[in-house]
Amino acid sequence: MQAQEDFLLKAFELGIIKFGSFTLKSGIESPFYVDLRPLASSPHLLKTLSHHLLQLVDDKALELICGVPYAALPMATTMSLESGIPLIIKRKENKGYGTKKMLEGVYHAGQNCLLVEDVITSGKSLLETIDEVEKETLKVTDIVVVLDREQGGVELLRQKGYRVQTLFTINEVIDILHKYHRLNSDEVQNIKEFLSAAPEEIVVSRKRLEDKDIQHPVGKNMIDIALRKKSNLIVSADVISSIELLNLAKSIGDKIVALKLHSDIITDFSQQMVVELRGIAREKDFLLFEDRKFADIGNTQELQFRQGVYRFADWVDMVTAHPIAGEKSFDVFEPTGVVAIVEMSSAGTLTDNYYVSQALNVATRSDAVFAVVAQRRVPDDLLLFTPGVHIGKKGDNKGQQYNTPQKVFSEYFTDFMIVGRGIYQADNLVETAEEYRKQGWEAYLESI
Ligand code: S5P
Repeated sequence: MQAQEDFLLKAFELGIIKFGSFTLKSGIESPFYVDLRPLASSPHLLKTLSHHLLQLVDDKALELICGVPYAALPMATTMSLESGIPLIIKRKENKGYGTKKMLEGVYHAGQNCLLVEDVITSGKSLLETIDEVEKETLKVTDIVVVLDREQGGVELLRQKGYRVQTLFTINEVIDILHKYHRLNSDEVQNIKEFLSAAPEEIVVSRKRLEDKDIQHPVGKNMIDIALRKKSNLIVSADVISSIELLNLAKSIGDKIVALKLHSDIITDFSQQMVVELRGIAREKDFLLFEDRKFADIGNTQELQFRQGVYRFADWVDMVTAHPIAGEKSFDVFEPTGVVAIVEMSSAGTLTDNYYVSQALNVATRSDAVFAVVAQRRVPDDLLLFTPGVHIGKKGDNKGQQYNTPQKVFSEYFTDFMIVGRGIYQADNLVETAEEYRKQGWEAYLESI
């Protein structure tokens, strides 16, 4: 046990576990965040870890080793070098050309493959991996895992007949860090309370729009409009002339909660157009939403927001801004509502889990922010807007990725969906906007 404790303390120094407030992929707020990838930066620790993992299994029966990408890849490689058991590599995604194989390396049907995983939570992603490996006609009987987050994953896999060995449970990790004064008693209590909550308590159900704790007047207004119109549709009016914009606003205005604009793409933008647009917005009961995606220091953003050609401060209800410059940078927009971009919809975006957590922390701390743009569940005290929604398409050829209204409302618990080309490029604007409104509202009602 001493050897395991020594290993853990050294790994902790590398930063494999962080304490604070983190939003997991599932939308759950967690008081800690585990990332074992930095272990690969210490050859010595990686060797020690691999040695401990090999001791957990009877390696005589095993013919292959496979690490689940990415954190477990270097671990599996090191275990292969130490034990002499050949390594195979599992792809994260099918490369889409060539052999279309999910596994790389030399193997034969029926061989027994040991799976190596860094962290197990619910066990769902490991089951998917097992499925993929078994589809390639290999046999999986044993799995070794570095850390068990104790959310039912180990039990699930054991029920299905797999032998699962774990090096640490999260409670053991917390106890060891406490014993060596890396965590104080309050922190330990907080984390243990989180861990002991039954999974059903952690899986918060979606709140109705009217039950959400939104303080910002613009957010409250949006919710009122949504309930009046039975709509959670924001249309993205990415058209390039004022005539197209005004026509779009007139024809679909009564189906939407807000019209999202990119003012800088309108060739003949003018304050006269703004006056007309505001008239339509008032008559048709929707808000004006400028998607400027500010991303600068507060002073520059203030100038961009209040001065120049657009003078957004005079006429928009809300704007998008990146949290990249920190929470103070949002203050300059008040009383206009701020929608923080914490995650993007496009392929290859830099907004990974760590970025999203940090961005959500910045957004939550600012009184100006009442909503965020993301592709996942977020804490209840923010409204969630999700773009990248299309009924008929999976994406464009410029990186955009689409989901259906059903998916964003049932899986992400989105409050408002943003639809651009799906609507403004349709032959029949009014019918199509009505179809999106209806599908969106029904998907929302079904999700509560
Ligand atoms: O991550 C994002 C954030 C935004 S605001 N992905 C997005 O697509 N958007 C915006 O939503 C984008 O700038 C565009 O105006 C709209 C999506 O348009 P569509 O035509 O792809 O539906």
